[in-house]
Amino acid sequence: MPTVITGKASQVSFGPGLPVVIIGERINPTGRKQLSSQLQAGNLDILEKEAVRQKLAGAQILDINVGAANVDENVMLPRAVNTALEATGLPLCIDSANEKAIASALNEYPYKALINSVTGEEKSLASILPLAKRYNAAIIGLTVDDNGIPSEAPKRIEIASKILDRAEKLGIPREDVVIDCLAMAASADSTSALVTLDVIRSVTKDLQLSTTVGISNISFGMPERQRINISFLAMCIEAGLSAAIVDPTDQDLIYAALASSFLTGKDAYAERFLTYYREKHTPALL
Ligand code: THG
Repeated sequence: MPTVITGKASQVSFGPGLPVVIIGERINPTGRKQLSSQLQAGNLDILEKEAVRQKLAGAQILDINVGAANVDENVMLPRAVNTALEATGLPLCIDSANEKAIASALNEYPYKALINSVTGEEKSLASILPLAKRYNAAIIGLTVDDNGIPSEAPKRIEIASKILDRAEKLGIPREDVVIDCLAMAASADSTSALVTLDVIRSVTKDLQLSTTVGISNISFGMPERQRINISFLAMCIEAGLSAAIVDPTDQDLIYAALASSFLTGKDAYAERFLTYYREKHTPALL
């Protein structure tokens, strides 16, 4: 069964065997001064513009993160969710380290959300999984536990199984569990990308779960980051990645996602690829 999440106007399905879906990452104040200062002032103008811009660029899901100094996430996360939902109708991925803020946002979201995220740590499992159950949300499970991020694949896969097991014990169906296989800076560890690819393959094939990766983490500390991100995205898609967290405003990256889904036999008759191509090459009617 695929993972299905829903917004005000659209629904998205993803999982093993389906084409990769794009989760837009730009609603996140990390490294973005203007967005941070607007959020501190309670202003959602840039956020709304970024939501629309990412949708037009090809994002199918929007990640919503308003975590910054002097921002009350309990107030701003639900407001941001409402704004993005009204502006785009897209399904949302609610991204916060603050469980109360996640609950407040879910309370304002009358569709099926994706929670970002739970970890394999006991405290996280105990607080976040019940929220997913209560609000009938899907959940991203990070392959991290009390000992940090394992540098080897088998340990990450073990954490993925543990998160699945705990979710199922609460009555959360397996298709609502999306495993973040985690990308770490390749500049710091030359095995980093290969480990992520191993985890994607195993979680997809052996556990039959949906997967996600924050692609841009791979290129920290390097020049030409977007070019590295595109290469890594193509590899992740070959390994079976279900959902990519990326900056969708890079058209080359969207084309890489479409081309890789097509080349791996997940886009029959190149329908998606050609639909995107035609949209880009059709002059606006007005
Ligand atoms: N897994 C999951 N969730 C995640 C991540 C992940 N959420 C956050 C992050 N990783 C993915 N989102 C971002 C958001 C912004 C940036 C990178 C990843 C980023 N920002 C630029 C900077 O910091 O310099 C600024 C961008 C701009 O101004 O255009 O790079 O791995 N589950």
